[in-house]
Amino acid sequence: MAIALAERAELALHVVHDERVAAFVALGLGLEGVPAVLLCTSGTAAVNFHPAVVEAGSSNVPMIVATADRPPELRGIGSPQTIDQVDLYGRAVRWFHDARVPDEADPASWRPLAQRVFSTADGGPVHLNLPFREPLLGRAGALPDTIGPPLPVPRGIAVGGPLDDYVDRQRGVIIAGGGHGQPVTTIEALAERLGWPVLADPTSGCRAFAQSVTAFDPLLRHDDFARAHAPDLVVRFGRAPASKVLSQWIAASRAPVIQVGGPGVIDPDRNVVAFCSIDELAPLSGAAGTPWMARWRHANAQAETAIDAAVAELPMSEPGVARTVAAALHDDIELVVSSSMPVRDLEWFGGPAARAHANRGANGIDGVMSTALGKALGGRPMIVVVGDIAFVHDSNVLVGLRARNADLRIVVIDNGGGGIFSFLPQAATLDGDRFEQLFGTPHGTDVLALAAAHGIAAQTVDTLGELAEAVRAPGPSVIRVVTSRADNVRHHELLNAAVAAVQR
Ligand SMILES: Cc1ncc(C[n+]2csc(CCOP(=O)(O)OP(=O)(O)O)c2C)c(N)n1
Ligand SMILES: [Mg+2]
Repeated sequence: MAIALAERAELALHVVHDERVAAFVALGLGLEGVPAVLLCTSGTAAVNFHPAVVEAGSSNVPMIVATADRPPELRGIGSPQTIDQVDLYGRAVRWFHDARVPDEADPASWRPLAQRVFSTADGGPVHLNLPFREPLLGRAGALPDTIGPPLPVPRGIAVGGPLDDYVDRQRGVIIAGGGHGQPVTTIEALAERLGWPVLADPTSGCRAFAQSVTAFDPLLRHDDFARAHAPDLVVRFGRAPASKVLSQWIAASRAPVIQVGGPGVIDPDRNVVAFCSIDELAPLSGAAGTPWMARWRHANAQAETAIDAAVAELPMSEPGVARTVAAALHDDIELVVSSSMPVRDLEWFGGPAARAHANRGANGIDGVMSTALGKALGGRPMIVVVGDIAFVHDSNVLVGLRARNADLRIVVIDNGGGGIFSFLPQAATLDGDRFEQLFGTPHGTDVLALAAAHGIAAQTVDTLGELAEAVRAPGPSVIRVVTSRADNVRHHELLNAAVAAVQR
């Protein structure tokens, strides 16, 4: 299989040592909408694909997983490197198929199988298990004639109750998160027609509209603001943003939520009253002629100005990193952020320029740089912002990175452990040592030395100005920012207070 794939001139080939990294690279490649074929040997190699397969399954990212296997007669009898690969990824895949050992006498079955695999992989990962008999070396022969375009696979669309009860609501808000699958101009046009704000996270691509509200999290942390702006209807595109303050504000308002399009059912607070298509929103009348939108716009502008000023007062801060990196994005540069604080800081403090991919199907901190590498292999410069634990977790992405044709600029926020946990009640409740052992989990790895071991240029930047300059230079590079978890909590409080102070 490896030789056959390598000989196809129309396929780009990337060889990756660590299968877990490889699978996230395939995820990153698949984000553009065309599945990558992920090939590995039998055994635990296939198991290492699992985290990325789960993320692809949760995010509907196309992926074709092809695992080599032993033939049926060698399974279950202790043959070397042989494990049970049947249904290995459970329900994370759209389809599993245990192919027969290839048989030169039956080439007519190959194209239909490939067609079904390709068509099904359009909506998520497909697992094709490929048993081979010895000799395990072959020659790639000619393929059977093509049989036409892939078949369209019908997608389930859940349609809820009628929207008649909601057509006259005025205090509406649009929430835009990742994976909505709509042209952003459609969402912008809807917002304009209804006169409603778009509370958009960076993964939605909807931050730069005139009606976008980008500082929704710090704004909604201010009780007076939150109360005065409670919605009576919520229309959501894509996944819910990371902000818990936002989801709690919606839940507390008891406003019904209408989910437009996919990906799948997103209803963790059980307040979705209808799943519908954008066309079904046509009867909504909106807030034309009321001051609703103007109030939101004014509040957001004031908040963004206050964040700018407050960030500038601090020599270095994690929200400042998010804002600086967002400001460095121009047309060709893309951004990937890891779960934990990087995705949140970009959402809360990244401002209108923030746009990014984040693996939010399963919210893992694993494989973040590998996903970014997959995207970078498409040829565009890529910045990836990761926490230090996410960095050490996925550091095998650095293996062979220098030799790849990929402009990957890795920004590591090194706060010596899991900074997010300092915001949780555990931090105040547990004894300091116990908290560090179980939640802070400092690892002591020297980030720069780890990069150097792989021949990757690495530096620590001390100011946001230096960071801005460093992320503009082509990669591969590792750019380390040193922060402290305790300071980070203080910085967030300070920024939130600065936003509240201008909302009077
Ligand atoms: C694969 C995986 N393991 C564990 C977690 C739980 N988790 C969420 S945030 C976090 C800490 C991440 O630390 P770091 O990457 O340094 O980011 P920071 O919290 O400092 O921003 C962990 C372990 C997860 N989401 N995914
Ligand atoms: Mg950290």
